[in-house]
Amino acid sequence: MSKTKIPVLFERRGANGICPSTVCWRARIALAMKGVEHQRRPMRFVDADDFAAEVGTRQVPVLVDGGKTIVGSDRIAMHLDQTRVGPAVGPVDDSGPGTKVLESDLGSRILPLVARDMLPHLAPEDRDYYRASREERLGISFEALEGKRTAGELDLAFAIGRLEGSLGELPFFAGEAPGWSDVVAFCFLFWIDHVSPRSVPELPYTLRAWYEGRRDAWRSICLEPAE
Ligand SMILES: N[C@@H](CCC(=O)N[C@@H](CS)C(=O)NCC(=O)O)C(=O)O
Repeated sequence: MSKTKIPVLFERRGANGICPSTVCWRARIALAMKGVEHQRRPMRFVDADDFAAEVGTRQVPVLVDGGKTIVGSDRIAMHLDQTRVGPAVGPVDDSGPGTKVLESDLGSRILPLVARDMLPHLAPEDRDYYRASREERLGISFEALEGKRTAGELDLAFAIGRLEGSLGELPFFAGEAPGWSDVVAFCFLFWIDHVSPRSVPELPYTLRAWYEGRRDAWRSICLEPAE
């Protein structure tokens, strides 16, 4: 009898076995929403060459499922909608702001605030690579970023204020039930909450209620040790 292989999620390995990656958390939550049993393979940045040889990409998250290799959190969520029953988790039927808007409104503001504080959350061997690659991406040293923290926090607070408008009358960004926009927005806010709590702006009332509800539901999924 052939034995069905359980899906494997390749994700970022962090310090003490705790995944510190906002995009990998998205994949974990999508798998949990669908109730998909899976194995986790945590990878360090320094494992990228071996990982690329095995899987064909240097980025996580990647899901290997039923002979298919799915790269990227959005694609993983769409794949789960196509292959599994249960609540919709992917971007297709989601009426919320969506990944691109959330990445530019939240992600681009949160990365400069968390970048330096990420170092202790990473495997020690990854810290030099992370610093060099993120300083290059942001075009500024981590030390110089500190001087911009207060302005960055204020800018994020305004972006969060605008985001609250997208919740409208509905309980979730995706509508009556949590969906992909909720997953992406939550994972960004939880990233700064977990890594740089001093820089989390005061959340407006409706958004705070949404965030606390999602955190109760999803925090332990994000922080569960990989092995
Ligand atoms: N759009 C992709 C982004 C994936 C991504 O940025 N992955 C990071 C997670 S730490 C990564 O592996 N980066 C590799 C690198 O910086 O070398 C997704 O949503 O999955």
